[in-house]
Amino acid sequence: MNAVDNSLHRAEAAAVRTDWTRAEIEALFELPFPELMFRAQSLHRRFFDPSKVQLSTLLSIKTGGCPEDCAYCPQSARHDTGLKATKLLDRDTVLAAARDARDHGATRFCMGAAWRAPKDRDIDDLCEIVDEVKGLGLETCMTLGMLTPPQARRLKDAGLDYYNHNLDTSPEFYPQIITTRTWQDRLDTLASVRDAGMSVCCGGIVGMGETVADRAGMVHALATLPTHPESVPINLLVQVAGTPLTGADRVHPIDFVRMIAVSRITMPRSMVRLSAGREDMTDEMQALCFLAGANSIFSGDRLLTTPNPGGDRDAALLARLGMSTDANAGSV
Ligand code: SAM
Ligand code: DTB
Ligand code: SF4
Repeated sequence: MNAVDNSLHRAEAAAVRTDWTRAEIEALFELPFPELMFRAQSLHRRFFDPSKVQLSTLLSIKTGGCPEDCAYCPQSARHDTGLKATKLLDRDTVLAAARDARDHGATRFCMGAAWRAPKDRDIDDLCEIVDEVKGLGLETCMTLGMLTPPQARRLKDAGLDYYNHNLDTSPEFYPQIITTRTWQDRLDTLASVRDAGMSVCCGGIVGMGETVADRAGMVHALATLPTHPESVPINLLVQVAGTPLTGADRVHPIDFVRMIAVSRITMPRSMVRLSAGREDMTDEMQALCFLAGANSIFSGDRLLTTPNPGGDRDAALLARLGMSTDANAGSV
C-alpha cells in the first residue's frame, strides 16, 4: 500500500466507526438542521455518488396469518386488517415477478414471508427460488423471520446475497411494539446471517410513537453492531387500519429527514434505504431524504401488502432531480 492509499485507508477507518456512544448520536439529532445536512452530505460524497440511487423491489412470497404480534404489521394474525393469508408462492410466480422487477430497473429482489421463522422443510423450496432469481442476474434478498445458523448457511450456499431482519426501534421501546420475540432473538438471527457470510439488511421504523431518544437508541444499536449492516432500511410507519398503531402521532417530515441524516453519518459506507412510507411523502420530502444521504428506494407499486409510488412517479421525481439509478449508488 503506498502512502496515499494508506492515508485514504486511515481516513476511511476514522469515518466508519462502531464505537459510537448514545450521547454522541443524541447530539447529532440536536444539531441545527443545516449543520446536520452538511455533515451527512460530506460523508455521503466521500463514499457514494450523491446523484445515484439503487432500486430494490419487494415481493410478498407468503402473506398474512403471522403468529407474531408486531404492533405495526398488517400481516399479524392478531390484528384484524382484512388481509387474506396465503401459502408460499410457487416458483414460477416468483420468477415472473423477479423478471418484471429487473426489466423495470431493480438490481435487487427482496422476498418477504410472514413467518415467525421458516420451517426446515421450507428451506428446500426457498433455496430453489434463490438459485433461479439469482440466475436472472439480480441480487437476492429474503426476510423470513428468525433463522438458525444451519438455515442461514443453506440459504447462503443457494446464493442468497442479503438477509433483511430489522431491529425496528430502540431496545427500551421494543417491548411496547413486539412481545412474541425478544431483542436478543433479533441479535441472534443477525449473528447467524453474518456468520454464514451473507450481507445484512437491518433498520427500523419511525412514527410508532417513539421519542427522539428511541430513534437515537435504534441508530446506536445498528451503528455499534460488530460490522455495520450493508443496507439500512428506514421505514416511515404505514398506518394500516386494524393495527394497534393506527392513529399514532405523525412524524414531522424534517424529523424523518434527521433520522436519514444521522443514519448516513453514523454508517457512512452503508446503503441507507428510504423504505416504506413514500406513498405519504411529498416529492420535496423525498428530495430532502436524498440530500440527507438516502441512496436506495423500493421500486414498484407495492411494498409487501401496501401501496408504493411505482415506476412512473419515481422516474419523474428522479428526472426532476437530475438523479439516476445505479446498482451500487455510485460507490467510490
Ligand atoms: N416476518 C419477517 C420479520 O418480521 O422478520 C419479515 C417481514 S416484516 C414485514 C419486515 C419488516 O417490515 C419489519 O421488521 C418492519 O420493519 C417492516 N414493516 C412491517 N410493517 C410495516 C409498516 N406498516 N410500516 C412500516 N414498516 C413496516
Ligand atoms: C423493510 O425494512 N421494509 C420492507 C422490507 N424491509 C421487507 C417492508 C415494508 C413493509 C410495509 C408494510 C407492508 O407493505 O406490508
Ligand atoms: Fe409477522 Fe414479520 Fe409482520 Fe412481525 S413483522 S407480524 S414477524 S410478518
